[in-house]
Amino acid sequence: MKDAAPRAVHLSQYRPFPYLVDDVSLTFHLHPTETHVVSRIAFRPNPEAERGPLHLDGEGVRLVRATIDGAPLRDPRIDDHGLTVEAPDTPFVWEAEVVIDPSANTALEGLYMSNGMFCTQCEAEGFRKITYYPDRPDVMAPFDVRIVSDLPVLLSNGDPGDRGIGSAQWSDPHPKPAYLFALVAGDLVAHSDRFVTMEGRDVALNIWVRPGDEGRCAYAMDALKRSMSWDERVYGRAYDLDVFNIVAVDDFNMGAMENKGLNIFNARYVLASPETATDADYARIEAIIAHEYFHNWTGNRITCRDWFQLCLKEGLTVYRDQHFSGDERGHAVKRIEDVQILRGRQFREDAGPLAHPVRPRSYIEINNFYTATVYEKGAELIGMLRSLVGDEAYRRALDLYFERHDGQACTIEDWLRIFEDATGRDLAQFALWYAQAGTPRLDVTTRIEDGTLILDFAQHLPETPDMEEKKAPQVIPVAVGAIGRDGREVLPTRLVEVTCAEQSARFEIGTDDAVASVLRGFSAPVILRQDIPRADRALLFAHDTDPFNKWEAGRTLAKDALAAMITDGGEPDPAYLDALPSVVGDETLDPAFRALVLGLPSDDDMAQTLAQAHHVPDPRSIDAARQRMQVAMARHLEADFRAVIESPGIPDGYSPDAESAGRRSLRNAALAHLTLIDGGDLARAQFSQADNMTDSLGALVPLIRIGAAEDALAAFYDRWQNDRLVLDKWFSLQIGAAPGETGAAIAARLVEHPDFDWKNPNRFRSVIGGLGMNHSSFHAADGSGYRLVADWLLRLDPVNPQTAARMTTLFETWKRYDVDRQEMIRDALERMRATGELSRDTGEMVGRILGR
Ligand code: B3K
Ligand code: ZN
Repeated sequence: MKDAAPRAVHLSQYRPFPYLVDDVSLTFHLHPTETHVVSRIAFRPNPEAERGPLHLDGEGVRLVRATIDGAPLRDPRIDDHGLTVEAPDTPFVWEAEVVIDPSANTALEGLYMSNGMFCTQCEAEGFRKITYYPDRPDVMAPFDVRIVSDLPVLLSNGDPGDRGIGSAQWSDPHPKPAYLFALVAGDLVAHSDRFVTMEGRDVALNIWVRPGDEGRCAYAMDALKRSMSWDERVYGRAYDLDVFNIVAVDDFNMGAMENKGLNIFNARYVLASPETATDADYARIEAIIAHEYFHNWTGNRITCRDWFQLCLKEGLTVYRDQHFSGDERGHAVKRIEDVQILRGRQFREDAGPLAHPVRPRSYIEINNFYTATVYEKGAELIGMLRSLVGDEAYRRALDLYFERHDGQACTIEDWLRIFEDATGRDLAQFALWYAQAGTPRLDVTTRIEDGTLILDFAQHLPETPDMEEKKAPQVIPVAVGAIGRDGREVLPTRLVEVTCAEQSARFEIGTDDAVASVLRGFSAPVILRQDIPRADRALLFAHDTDPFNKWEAGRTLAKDALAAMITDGGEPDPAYLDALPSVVGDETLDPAFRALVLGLPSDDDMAQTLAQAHHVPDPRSIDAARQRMQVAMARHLEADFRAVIESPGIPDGYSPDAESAGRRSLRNAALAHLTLIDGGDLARAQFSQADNMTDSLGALVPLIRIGAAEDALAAFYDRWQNDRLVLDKWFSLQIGAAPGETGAAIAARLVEHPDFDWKNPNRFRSVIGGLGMNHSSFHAADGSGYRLVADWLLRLDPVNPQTAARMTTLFETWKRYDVDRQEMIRDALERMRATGELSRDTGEMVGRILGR
């Protein structure tokens, strides 16, 4: 595992591979401990590259034989990373046989086993653990695969060929990089359906699961078909094979993987039934099914030249899945949820030692760069580009992208050039968004003179560890409107392009009696700093016609009120409490929106907000202030909450549609508040009557928060102890929702539980990640939270470096806190580093968090 001197890879060092691959044939003789992989690869010199030796990546594979054009290799050099040999400067055929041990592969990268089933995960660099190959995304080839095994279901990419007894043949005509290779073999059953594309192709759809789970696939299948028709309708892109397979696996390092024609999913993002999955689970399943499906065009047919270009496929595909979910469920609520995720993860990342540009310039382990910045900020860049060029030009540019680059491995320069060519616009300044890390601060002051609204903007980019000497101004699209004091909109949304460090904009609004609504729809991923009177915010909260800014006004009032309570220990701001009923009780508003209004910022969000304002956040005071605020809200809105609970307007029988889900979330938000003042009676009643997981957890979580969930947790365990996915919830919630600092002790107890199968990434994340989600417990003043997390990361790292490295991000905010906490976190990280045994993945993360 340990790598003596892991070397950084730099964007500037990119060189094309000296050979092209015309064809790949692979034969797998599957065996849990000794799988033989026979490969035949047709190479020819790449006319666009410098001549060089043939270097094939290979890690942990035992070479049995290898030939070039049938002759043994001459002086091959083999090390831990691969094989290098001189090769002809004419077309040639490489043939090799290697042996690998899937049962020993606990890192879950390459070919591994999960509950008796063989499966693969090759992105980013897992294919090299399967056989020797140029494992880089710019080498694309058609693959033929033969699988030899007695297992009943044998799958790979593309369309199926001959199926004999004990073997199966698959052929994928679309050239692809090795990271999109996939193979699955096991005792699986399919939930099947069909989809006829707009081009008339009749596609067989299958979701493969373990026997017993086939009754939980209907929603994922429905989401898949809706995704397929959405991509036809909105982007004009149809599916391009006769079969589309999805497989659910229990052991998976992330959410899902877009392998061509054979998507592999973490089971938790496929399987759903009303009894076992929450509304939020349904929404995530829909989004991830869509995301992986959309990769078929944005990622697979057009892929990345090198891993620095990761946002080319990820940012665009996240943007597409967000747009899809918005179309399916309503854009207002979706946008608010997406911005909460952006701020909670990406702004957090951007504010700490792990900040990096959307297109990083160097990495040690690429798996560490599948980040919120690449994904979520990457998606924001697409959204900004679209608002700058307009919807029609966006669609034209995308058509040009697919026309020009289909079948290629591309760069961000290629991407921006299609927009330049389609619109004639110069995007040199826009390109800075890809190169400069950090969340821009946008200061704005507004005034109205003689019926003219004047906005003065100033932008500022903070220093980040990758680049201190910041930084040229970026182009920031700022959507602006205005609301009159009578509550009517006096300026419908207009777009200001802020391109200079300081800049003004003016709009005739015909009145002096209005309030500006700035950064509508969160039109750019910036921190807006605007000092406006509370009464103006309350006006926007009550009347803004832009749903995002309406919510944002309430949010800012809540944050200001909480910040005052945290720093001065005072009482909740009555102005905030008084502003709530008219919005929360407004039946013309979407219930899901009203529920979002009721959700206070998380403790971590408050800590981030305080740190931005140069305060040292105290986790205990934050937790206490939020509690007091929630109790005050419960008292203030008790009648409204009771009314919501008594007539929530939810039809009988569970349906996961957005409308019903919104009503349930409003009712459960009301219940969560009332539980704080009624001792839990209503919640206990709902828990015992609930016929779906949303309502069951809607009652259980507030009971956990008031420390009155013992019986409910026991009943929940009895009922669900044999259901892995539901048991994950049982673990994560009792730690994540534990009051005060108690979560660390609960986690310490639960790691001893016989069901804590720590090698399963979902279970590990439920427990250790559950503690990380509980701000006051993770940051418990005695350091117990930090120690427990560090102990378990040290234990997991040699087994599964990718998941361990990912979870080190729990520590990325350490510089926000007081010196005692900083010291305890530094000790925890130094202790990890001092073992000298950290994987390349975790070693890089710990080094970056500590600042090397
Ligand atoms: N492309 C994969 C993520 C791979 C992560 C590798 N560590 C899933 C996705 O973004 O769709
Ligand atoms: Zn993706």
